[in-house]
Amino acid sequence: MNDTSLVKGNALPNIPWQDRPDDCSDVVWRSEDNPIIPRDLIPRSNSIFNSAVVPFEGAFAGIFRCDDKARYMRLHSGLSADGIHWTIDPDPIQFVCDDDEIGAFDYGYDPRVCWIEDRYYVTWCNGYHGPTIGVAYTNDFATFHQLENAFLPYNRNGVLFPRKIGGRYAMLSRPSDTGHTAFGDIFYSESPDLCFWGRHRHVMAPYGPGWQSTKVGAGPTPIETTEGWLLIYHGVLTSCNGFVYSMSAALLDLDQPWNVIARAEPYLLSPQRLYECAGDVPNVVFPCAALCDAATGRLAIYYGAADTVTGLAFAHAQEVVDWVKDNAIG
Ligand code: BMA
Repeated sequence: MNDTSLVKGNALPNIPWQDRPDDCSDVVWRSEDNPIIPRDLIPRSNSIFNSAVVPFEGAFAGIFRCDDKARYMRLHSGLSADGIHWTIDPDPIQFVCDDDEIGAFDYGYDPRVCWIEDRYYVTWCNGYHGPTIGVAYTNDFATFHQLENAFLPYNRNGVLFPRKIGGRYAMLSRPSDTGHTAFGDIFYSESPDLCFWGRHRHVMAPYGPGWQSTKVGAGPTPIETTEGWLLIYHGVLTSCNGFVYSMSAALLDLDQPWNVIARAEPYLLSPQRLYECAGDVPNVVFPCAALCDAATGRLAIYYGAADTVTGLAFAHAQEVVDWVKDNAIG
């Protein structure tokens, strides 16, 4: 398969990859090595999940959600030669911040990482009188410079676009509440400087009675394609046993990403394997990153499983785009 004309971006021939098993007809399939990151990879971790991975210096770097044995939510950096076997710093990231008010770390979780122009930006759910969107940058995954929080509390799932749109930085987010938020739509916001955010636009609401009926939130950094921004996102169903987190995809307009071109009605991946169904929070698949080889369209999607471990899944970008259009709502 060759998707050269579909995905805009760099060739990344070394991303982790396994061909679709012969007995599988799904558009997204799991790594045979799942979960690739166990809950106890570092001595202090209770769980390692909902984490973000990017290409870095010919290999890979990541920011990991490591809840510790006091069950405090922390962010750790890590490096990997192959994207599968990780060395995670046993100590949490200590952000460098000019403003003590913003830099006083309370908690951080569900990081995303996005290369824009000349550096890696990290966004995460940052505790500041409630959850909001923290923003930092790094060049080396050793020193992290924290900027202003993007929004007022309460907000989660802040996901940057990998380039300016209409001359401004762009972010998706999901306004929320102090707790586990039984609602949630995805919004789009713009910024001239990654400090002041505005021109907020509604992107999408929960839909239907099924897997995305309670809330939706952006997942990995959107992938630029000739068909629009490919957005992988999570959706939540409220079952009689609590929330169920699944993932699917949508296509957003390249110039006005708040306009949804197509959005899939079914899920692409839902919690079905034991490590997705059993853990600290059962029945959760939660994508936070996708590596994409633009030359072939191969995707490696990193997702948290049951708020406990980290899984890896694969897809071809062209198949996902075609599937979203063929299975679109409406
Ligand atoms: C959300 C976030 C995620 C978590 C999910 C399922 O509200 O807290 O970190 O994976 O709930 O518990």
